[in-house]
Amino acid sequence: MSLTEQTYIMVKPDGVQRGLVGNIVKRFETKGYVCRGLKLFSPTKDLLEKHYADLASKKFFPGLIEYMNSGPVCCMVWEGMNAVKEGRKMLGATKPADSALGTIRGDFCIDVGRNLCHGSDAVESAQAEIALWFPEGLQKWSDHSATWVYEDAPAPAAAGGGGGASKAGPGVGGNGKDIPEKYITYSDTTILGAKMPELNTLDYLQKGDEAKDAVSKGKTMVIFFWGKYAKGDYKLVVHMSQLAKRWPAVQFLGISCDAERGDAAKLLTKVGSSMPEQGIESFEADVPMAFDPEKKANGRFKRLAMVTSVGPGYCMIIDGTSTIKWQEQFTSSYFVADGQFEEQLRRFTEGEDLIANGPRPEDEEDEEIACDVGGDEFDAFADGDGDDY
Ligand code: IDP
Ligand code: MG
Repeated sequence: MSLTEQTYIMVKPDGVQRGLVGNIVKRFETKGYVCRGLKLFSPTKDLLEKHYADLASKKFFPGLIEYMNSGPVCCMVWEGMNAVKEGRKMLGATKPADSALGTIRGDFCIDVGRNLCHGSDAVESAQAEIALWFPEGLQKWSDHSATWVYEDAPAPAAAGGGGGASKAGPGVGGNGKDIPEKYITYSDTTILGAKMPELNTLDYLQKGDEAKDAVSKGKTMVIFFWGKYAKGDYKLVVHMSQLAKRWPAVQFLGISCDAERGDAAKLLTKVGSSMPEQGIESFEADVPMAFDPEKKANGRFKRLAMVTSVGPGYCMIIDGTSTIKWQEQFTSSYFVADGQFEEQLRRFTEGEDLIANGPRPEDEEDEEIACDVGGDEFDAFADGDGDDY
């Protein structure tokens, strides 16, 4: 059960005109959901048609678009346990006559074509709608009431899931602590500025269309490596999945370092289960995930980076022109929240200069290998074919 599930709620023009914005905000807030986005907005017809694309063949479609275009809407993203389903419950059924009293539609409207509000109907459609309506990204902040809302509230900075203002700066990670030198990404790291290699050999285990679409459209991407064998890095997969929710305009992609497709696929069957030994309450992997046959894609990254191995925990930010803008290595004890990755992602998507850690100090050549080599000690034994040496 994810505490970071998000839903897209929209107060339609009639709802805005009739003063329902505050009412709806108050319901979500007092129930305990966290607001990740809120804006009054006048959408184009094109955007509305995209939003309602699945209804394009309906007779009422032109009327629906016209009504939606008759004034500003209020766009919201609410986050929390079961946000999608609970959000729908709070709004009521599509037809006001079927909506229970106490719901927005049940209380405040009569006609289906004037039903005041919109709420995502599934986690997947919520993510697509959030990307559509909030291309600028969402607000991240720690909810100080979390422990009053959930029995098992996450500690805000623990394990990269909580968000909050980043303290990251040169040599300093998102948790405000100095980054151990071996994990600092220096500006002269070889892979920075290189062009991302072809990903056409990947064999997608899930959400392949999403990833291929992003590549063909030149979306900003985050690519991270993982492995079924690298248990200590399962947390990274969870953290990347949570980051993906916080940065819906960015396309995430996880590439497996496993030698066997079956192993890689097996990890994905663990979604939703708890992994107490890894300190994971509920395993998440809600992004495109691919097996890498013969580690071909891995080999291309390895050659670009000029390192002996690219292993689980190796993460990159890649811009719309396929240029690798940022790279960081996380491990079973050095987490996303300890590093600069999310702050770099924020700066990148908001058009700010990235944090620069300067060139690698000259007297540290021994450390170079420790930094660039895949962070997982298991990696050398990954496929046993000696390819990694
Ligand atoms: P939802 O808003 O409850 O998810 P959908 O089936 O996705 O319902 O339909 C989207 C919107 O289209 C509805 O909120 C409503 O405004 C409009 N709509 C749906 N069915 C009808 C209809 O039969 N006549 C007029 N408008 C409709
Ligand atoms: Mg709908």
